[in-house]
Amino acid sequence: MVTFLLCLFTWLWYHPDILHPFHDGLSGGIKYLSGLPPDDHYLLGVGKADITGPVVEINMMGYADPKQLGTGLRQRLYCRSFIVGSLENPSDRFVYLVLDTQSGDTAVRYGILSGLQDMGRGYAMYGHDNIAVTGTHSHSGPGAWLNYLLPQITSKGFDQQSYRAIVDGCLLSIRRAHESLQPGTLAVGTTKVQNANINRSLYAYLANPEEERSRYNASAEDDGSVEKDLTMLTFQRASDGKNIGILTWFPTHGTSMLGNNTLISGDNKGVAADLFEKHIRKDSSATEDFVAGFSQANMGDVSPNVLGAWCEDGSGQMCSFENSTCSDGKNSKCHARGPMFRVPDNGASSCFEIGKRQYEAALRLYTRLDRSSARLRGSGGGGSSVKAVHSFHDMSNFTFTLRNGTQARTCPAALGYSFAAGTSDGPGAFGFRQHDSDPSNTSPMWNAVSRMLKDPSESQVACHYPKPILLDVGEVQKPYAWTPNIVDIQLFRVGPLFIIVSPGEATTMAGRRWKEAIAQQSAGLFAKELDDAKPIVVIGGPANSYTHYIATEEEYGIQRYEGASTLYGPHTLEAYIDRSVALLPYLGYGMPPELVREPGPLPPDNSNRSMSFIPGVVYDGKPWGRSHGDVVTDVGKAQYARGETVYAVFVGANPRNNLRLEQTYAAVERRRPEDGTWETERDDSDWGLVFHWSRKNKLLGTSEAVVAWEIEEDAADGVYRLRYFGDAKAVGGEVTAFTGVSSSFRVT
Ligand SMILES: *[C@@H]1O[C@H](CO)[C@@H](O)[C@H](O)[C@H]1NC(C)=O
Ligand SMILES: *[C@@H]1O[C@H](CO)[C@@H](O)[C@H](O)[C@H]1NC(C)=O
Ligand SMILES: *[C@@H]1O[C@H](CO)[C@@H](O)[C@H](O)[C@H]1NC(C)=O
Ligand SMILES: *[C@@H]1O[C@H](CO)[C@@H](O)[C@H](O)[C@H]1NC(C)=O
Ligand SMILES: *[C@@H]1O[C@H](CO)[C@@H](O)[C@H](O)[C@H]1NC(C)=O
Ligand SMILES: *[C@@H]1O[C@H](CO)[C@@H](O)[C@H](O)[C@H]1NC(C)=O
Ligand SMILES: CC(=O)N[C@H]1CO[C@H](CO)[C@@H](O)[C@@H]1O
Repeated sequence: MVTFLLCLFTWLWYHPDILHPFHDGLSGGIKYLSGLPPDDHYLLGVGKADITGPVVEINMMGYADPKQLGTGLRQRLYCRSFIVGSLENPSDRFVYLVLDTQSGDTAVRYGILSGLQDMGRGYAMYGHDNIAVTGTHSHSGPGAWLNYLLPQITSKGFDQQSYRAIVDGCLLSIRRAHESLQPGTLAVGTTKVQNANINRSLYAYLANPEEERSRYNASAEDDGSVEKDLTMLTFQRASDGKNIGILTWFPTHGTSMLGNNTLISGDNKGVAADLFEKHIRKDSSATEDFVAGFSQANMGDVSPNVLGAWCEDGSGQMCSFENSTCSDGKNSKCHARGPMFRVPDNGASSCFEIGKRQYEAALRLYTRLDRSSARLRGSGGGGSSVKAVHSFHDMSNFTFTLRNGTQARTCPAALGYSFAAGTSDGPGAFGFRQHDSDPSNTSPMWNAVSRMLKDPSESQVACHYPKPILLDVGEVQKPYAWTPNIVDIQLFRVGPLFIIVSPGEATTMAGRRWKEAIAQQSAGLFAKELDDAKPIVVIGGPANSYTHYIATEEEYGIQRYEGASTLYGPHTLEAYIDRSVALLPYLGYGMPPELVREPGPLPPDNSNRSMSFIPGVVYDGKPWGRSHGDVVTDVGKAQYARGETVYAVFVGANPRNNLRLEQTYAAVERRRPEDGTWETERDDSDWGLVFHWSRKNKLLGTSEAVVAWEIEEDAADGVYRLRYFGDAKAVGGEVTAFTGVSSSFRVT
């Protein structure tokens, strides 16, 4: 009790701003200074900030194709923050971050944690335990920010600019959420999202026991091979009852944008979040800075390309069921189709459609959800109902007891042969193989490091059986670790809601087994606290680090891509379950947050020692007699219809000179009929406004920028113009901002 009061006092000392609801009871009637807050009130905050890194010349993260370099921007990337805290013990809180990135990452997480320490005493309660850095798994963001060597190979190393954009944006996002903290309520609901995901490895899924599959096999449309459920947590502030945000979980890969797309975007989850926020922010029941987080779930074997995998070899055949191969016996021509696959835009139309399907389902649930009956309640009095726990765990040689009593062991990380084959969402683009001495290999990193890989030891081969090892990444530490052997185990809890924060991509069935284990164990452990409520368990990730896949042992036996990418051997999933169940008792209401616990071995932070072969910007030239921002090709017509695309070309400069975070490279401006002034109607956050950049002459340093607006069906009539914001680098290194403007045109 003394500790509790001390904590409360210290916390209030640092947070005088939060005191007023206790004192005056705002219009919402919050006056609980005399008594304890009700058991359904929490301390809530949301925030959002821009994390768009270099949009050109940097390898994109996800498909591991060294040739896929950014050439522009379709939609900015964000870090969205959700803070849930206890009012009784304000240091009991967690921060769930949703990043429009391929995954969470160890270096990024370290950067965020150290940045928070620098932000002052008010941020001292944020640490390893209570921060989850989750990625939406977009495959359309810039790469070169990851901690471990393997993903750096295709990106030619590590890029500080790409890394800092993510870390600094997340810090700003957390600051915004932290500064918005105030009492409020949470409600939880579930709905089904139809036609936004299918199982891309059904052959492996069918290896799971029939009696287990049949529990989820409802109908031909919902055969249980993927989870159709979207779970939503709504955030509502108590002072005026306004909604401040939602956080959802739904599994579908961020691979709607295909491997030949080179425009930066948040893929389908980025679309869903943007549509939701722009719609709800106009509503008076929500705040103007309402934040919608569309977090990823157990999507290891789940594709957004819902029309299935087809051979692009003129045969008109689907890829083989077992191996996803085509008539040539290879995977390279096998491509999954999104709903709008006929539109030749590298997946953009399908991406928008899959994003829209998630957005629409979420919006229906949001509108229908009965906020009072679906409220999350903790216990009043005996401790606090918001809990977080995290520990690092070394998977390289972990012996434990399986739930059926047999001893099992995990092994140092290794990738199997099918890893190199890729999936139907992005077949075999990998530019590297063990023992690959092909000099035409496109990655200079691979040439520098491939000698350091070794042949797996006998015990390593046995431990991973039946996986044939292609890359024995977990047994080499030179020049630094290739993949994580140390993983993050993390759980959050608020009342009956338990959040598993997974560092890998759990498959559909793996995620179910994990969630079920947490539900069963917590029902037993916390029976009194739950008071007959059933535990609600969600899984979010890939988070905190990137540990590739987590397949069930049966799926592992099939060794498709997901099994081949399950890093620590056949018992990987069971080891994750074992370690998270071991942490569960720390989520009891009575557990003091400052409890001393073995945090586990710290993983390395490679952010300052990583190699880089990525050249910087040398300088920006301009054609003779022209200035940066001059129009090269003006808009083609005086009038456009909705559905058409209008564009203009400008004398450009390298966008890496200035990331324009929280700003824009491209804009659509509309003339106000009242006074003729120009107002920004679209910016980089809008899907329909696209910014392309291309180098014209390497020696002269000249480049062009294209601003293109795909005029939406709901665009208003009016007079518009396109604008380009750039920054040019002089030979001496000085960077100067400039802008370009097109002629005006009418939309009717
Ligand atoms: C679902 O059940 C049907 C009918 O028993 C069966 O044919 C099908 O293979 C099952 N699907 C899955 C994914 O388990
Ligand atoms: C799939 O691949 C395995 C291993 O290479 C092979 O044995 C099997 O015949 C293949 N199946 C089909 C249908 O191609
Ligand atoms: C992009 O990739 C898809 C899938 O393979 C293919 O159908 C499409 O033709 C490609 N687009 C271009 C422009 O090459
Ligand atoms: C794994 O650990 C066990 C005991 O903890 C030890 O006997 C064994 O040699 C270790 N194996 C490896 C490959 O390090
Ligand atoms: C327990 O499960 C493991 C992995 O599935 C299996 O190899 C082992 O035979 C099982 N043991 C018993 C006693 O059923
Ligand atoms: C990396 O270098 C920067 C700049 O010198 C420094 O601020 C930071 O603390 C270093 N990080 C690590 C993990 O050493
Ligand atoms: C219910 C569902 O989405 N089933 C799909 C599972 O995956 C196979 C092939 O990937 C599809 O044919 C099914 O329709």
